[in-house]
Amino acid sequence: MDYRNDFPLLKIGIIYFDNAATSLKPQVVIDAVVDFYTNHTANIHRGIHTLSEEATELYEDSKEKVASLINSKPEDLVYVKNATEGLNFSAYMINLKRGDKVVTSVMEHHSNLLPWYLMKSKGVEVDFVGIDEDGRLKMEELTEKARGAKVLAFSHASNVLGTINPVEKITKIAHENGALSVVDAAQSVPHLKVDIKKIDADFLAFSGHKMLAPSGSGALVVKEDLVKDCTPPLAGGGTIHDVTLTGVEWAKVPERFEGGTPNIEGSIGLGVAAEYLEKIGMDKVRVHELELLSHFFKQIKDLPLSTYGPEIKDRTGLVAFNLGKIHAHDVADFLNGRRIAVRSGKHCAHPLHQCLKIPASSRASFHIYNTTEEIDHLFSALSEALEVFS
Ligand code: ALA
Repeated sequence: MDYRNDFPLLKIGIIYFDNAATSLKPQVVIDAVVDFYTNHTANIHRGIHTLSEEATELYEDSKEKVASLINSKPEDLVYVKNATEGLNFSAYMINLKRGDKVVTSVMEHHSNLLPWYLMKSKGVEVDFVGIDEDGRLKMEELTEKARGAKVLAFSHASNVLGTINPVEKITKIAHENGALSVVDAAQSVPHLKVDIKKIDADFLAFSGHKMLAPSGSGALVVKEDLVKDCTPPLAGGGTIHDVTLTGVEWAKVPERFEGGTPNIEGSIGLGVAAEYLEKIGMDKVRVHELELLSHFFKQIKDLPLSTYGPEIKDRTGLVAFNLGKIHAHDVADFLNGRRIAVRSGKHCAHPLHQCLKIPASSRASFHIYNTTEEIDHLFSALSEALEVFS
């Protein structure tokens, strides 16, 4: 699988293993953004002049492409700036009341914890499902806690453990209990074949910037019948059908939830990125990442490397690790000196790190342009770090 020439930043000679934070962008995505600015700049849904019509068409066309990647309908896609915004919107739209219970897990990224914490001020209870020693959700506990819940909010894939959660099953459990299912798909849509129809989640959010698209693009997939009576979390231009001095008639979904001028160029780039990934095939992306994971775990050998999360087949292409007793930031800094980019810290998953009883971890996260040779370089650099720090 050689897509390296499509990614201009690789030409500076770095090993980029920070894809779970944000991915690199292929030239086609960069070109699409430049083309919008150069040839089509205008606002969308607001003008009848030619440029505005072109911009609107490009924006709407991007929804077709994104919908096709995830087997959704373009009209179910609310464009948001990232998964965080999508998850916050979901928490708002669900209109939770005093006494309602939200069940989530200890492995969540803060973006799928804090929107629910905010609801505590309304008297909403937030409960957590734990993980087993392999970093998998405790499904019996989840089933138990789902009783009487109003929302089950889980990540599809953990940004630290890599664990792929059974979101189809979780949604089924939610629905059997009369609850809604909210899925944080920020770490799955860029790496796995995600089929919205199969998962059947009520709300599912993901970011563009982790899936080869521009920052500030992303989508919240909603079920129209659930949200057609919701007021917009962000009201403004574009969200209304009509306004008088005494009232408002909201626009239909999804426009109702896309207040203000959206990230037009980012969204166009998101469509191009979705098309690029679909052309490659998400199954191939997955196979490539499994190969990289398998190579990574074979290289550990005698290195005192602690890793977290389940066996390869149940994880996405990332590995959080600690090298001996060296602090994760020192490891990342040392690797940076060898032109290898990894993330270190708690990865916006503080409760998970508390649960794992570690202060921090370094994380190598892969995408289609990474190679087994790059992993070999990582391991040589880790051996060197071990010598330098001991
Ligand atoms: N959520 C992103 C990460 O895990 C930023 O690094």
